[in-house]
Amino acid sequence: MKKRFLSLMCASVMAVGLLAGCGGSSDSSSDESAATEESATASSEEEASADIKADADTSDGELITVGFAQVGHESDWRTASTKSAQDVFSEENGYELSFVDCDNDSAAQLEAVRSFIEQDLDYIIIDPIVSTGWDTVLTECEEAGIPVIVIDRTIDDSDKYVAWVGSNFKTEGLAAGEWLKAYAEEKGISEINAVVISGTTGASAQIGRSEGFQEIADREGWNILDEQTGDFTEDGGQEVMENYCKSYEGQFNVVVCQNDNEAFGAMTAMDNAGVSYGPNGDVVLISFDACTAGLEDVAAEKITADFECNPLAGPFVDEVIKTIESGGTPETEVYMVEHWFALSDAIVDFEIDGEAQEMTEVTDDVIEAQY
Ligand code: GZL
Repeated sequence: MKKRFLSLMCASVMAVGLLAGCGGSSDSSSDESAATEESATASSEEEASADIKADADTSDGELITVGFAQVGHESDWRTASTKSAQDVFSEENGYELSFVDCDNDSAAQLEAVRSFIEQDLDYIIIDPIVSTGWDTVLTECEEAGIPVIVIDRTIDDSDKYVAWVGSNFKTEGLAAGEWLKAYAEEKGISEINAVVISGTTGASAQIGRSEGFQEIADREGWNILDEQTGDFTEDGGQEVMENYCKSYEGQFNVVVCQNDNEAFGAMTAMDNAGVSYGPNGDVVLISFDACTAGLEDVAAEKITADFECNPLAGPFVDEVIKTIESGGTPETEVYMVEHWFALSDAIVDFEIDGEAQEMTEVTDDVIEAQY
């Protein structure tokens, strides 16, 4: 397997960021706001895909071999993330993809990365199940001369990767908290008693969303009755919500689910317990991801607000690889475009760190265009 020549920059990630933002998204890191903005929408995925076809022939005609160690298959979001990568890293586009579904098992994920090293692949893509425990295997990748690209979740105990493409999870948590404050004021909800169903413990998505929402809760003096992990799954969301309906019967008026699949399970549990939720119910239901089915539940007046996390990283990872292949230095941080969704009655004005946020009304067209 031909080893691709790699520029010196492969050793570590620099602090240059490319803010791929528009609409409701805003990344709170000020240095990124100075970076060139690039809209990263579904339409530019098509454009990027078209570009990929135009450049399908690599310099020597060989396929670029890519290993992808994916978190698992736990959610609608994950399905879309996997599809985005498989659509881009196809033979037609000049790639040979080795894909491993690590089934939410960190040991299996490390094993998958080591198998990619043994296969002497050209590039390794990782969506890290949890944010720690990575430096040893990333050192092995570096010693093997194989550049690593991290997508979606972050790695917090090593910088031995060439780029990261993903979301600012704390911003998503802050958006949910600031929206709830503005919505509660508009609707005359004087007291917030919330229960939280968090994502996979130790995943940067869970850490960031919890941190952001808790920061607003602390500032506003809200009562967070409990936070337990639903592991980003529908079964997990249902099980935790069943416990909450028993332990906190009649005490909570807000449920925060850290992804749509947990919200689907929580709704089943609340239905079974006779708890009403949604814009016309007793409980405000907040969710994250904004997958198609999640937006359908917003339209059905079940989820009151849904905070998007964009899974379509494939074309942006391809840009990183094509830049390296052509001897260039890729952007080392790419933030995805994200929007905050609700029905018109729940669209309120709010800011994150003084920056006004735009909300997107859920319509049939918006649902049709979602991932
Ligand atoms: C977030 C991603 C999370 C989604 C969940 O970037 O890692 O994992 O929010 C998924 O749906 O399971």
